[in-house]
Amino acid sequence: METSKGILLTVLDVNKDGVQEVKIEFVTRETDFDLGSGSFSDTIVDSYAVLVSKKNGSTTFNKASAHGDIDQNGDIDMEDEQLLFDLANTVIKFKVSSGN
Ligand SMILES: [Ca+2]
Ligand SMILES: [Ca+2]
Repeated sequence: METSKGILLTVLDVNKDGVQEVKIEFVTRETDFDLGSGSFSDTIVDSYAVLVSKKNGSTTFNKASAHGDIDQNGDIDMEDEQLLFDLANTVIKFKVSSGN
């Protein structure tokens, strides 16, 4: 059993207004690979999510539903929020099929 932390990014239109938002989920997962049986399990055991959106007609992301000390420098400030915006502004450029 191995525990790891990661970030899951989902582009979606939460409020169906035609403008996409980005959900950023900070997850803790446990993976287990059994060489004998070949079985593999991957379970998210803990997570919290932040929704990043564009407000006031902005072309870039400028609003986060919540944020903590993302860079873990001991304070919660605009730089932490900016990291979330930068992540959202990057992932929105990826062209991934949503499958619907
Ligand atoms: Ca929207
Ligand atoms: Ca900080």
